[in-house]
Amino acid sequence: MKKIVLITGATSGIGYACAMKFAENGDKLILTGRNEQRLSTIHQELKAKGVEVLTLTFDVRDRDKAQLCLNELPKEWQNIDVLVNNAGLALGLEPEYEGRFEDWETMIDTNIKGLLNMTRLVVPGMVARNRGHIINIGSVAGDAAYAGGNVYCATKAAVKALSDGLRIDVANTPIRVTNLKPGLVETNFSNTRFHGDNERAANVYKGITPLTGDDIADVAVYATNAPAHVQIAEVLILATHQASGSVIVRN
Ligand code: NDP
Ligand code: 8X3
Repeated sequence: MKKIVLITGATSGIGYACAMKFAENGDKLILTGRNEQRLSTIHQELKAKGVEVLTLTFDVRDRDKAQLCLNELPKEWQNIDVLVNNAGLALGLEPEYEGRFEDWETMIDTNIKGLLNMTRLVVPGMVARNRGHIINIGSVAGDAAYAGGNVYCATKAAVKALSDGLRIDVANTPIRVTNLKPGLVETNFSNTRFHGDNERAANVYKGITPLTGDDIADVAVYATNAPAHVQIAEVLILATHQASGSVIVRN
């Protein structure tokens, strides 16, 4: 049966790759993001392939707008089966005692509170229907801090705690919760982290074959296609020459 999959931050990187992979899987897509023009381009791209797709423009930090958009969903789009909490970012790599307050607030508001907003808005419907799957995009950064990772790592540790907490809260239902924890994935992630310093961003992936968004999307689709009694609770996905958040062997 076709599932309705809602993906946040679908305009780039892992979120966009998830959109393409769930589309190939035959699912219906609700794609959300902040960049209306980019959403419209992706909408056209998928429509041309015969995919049923709906786009919603909102910032996950804006709970009221998110709620409004979800409340206005046409009836046939309301029964969301899969929520992919992907929207997120890192800003800066300074020592904790030198970090920028605004960067910290943006990361905490997006990666933690934004994910919570979406969970709070979408999961009650899943509970009422006794059906659903939440995929949170955590990170290897949530397993252990690395130099300069401080606040970003803390937000991804929070994603692990929130995934574990939600899994406990829905354990009496068929709803499944998956925390996907990628390592180095080459996307816009580092360009954003370094505030548009693209040369510095490119260096993050030098001397190693990084993961791609598709590598992560494959696992997301696998988790949702697993038999109903199988809950892929957590997956750490690393590039082959990456052993942890801080051990990366470059050639
Ligand atoms: P990208 O920068 O390519 O994509 C991030 C996406 O999140 C964009 O669509 C961006 O939209 C969106 N986004 C950011 N802030 C908001 C917001 N406030 N509201 C709505 N959308 C928002 O990076 P990735 O694809 O790599 O990142 C996706 C997720 O994967 C993040 O949660 C990240 O932490 C996580 N991750 C990434 C890894 C990596 O190495 N790349 C590894 C582990 C985890 P916009 O274009 O409008 O900013
Ligand atoms: C993104 C991966 O290792 O750059 O979460 O933090 S890392």
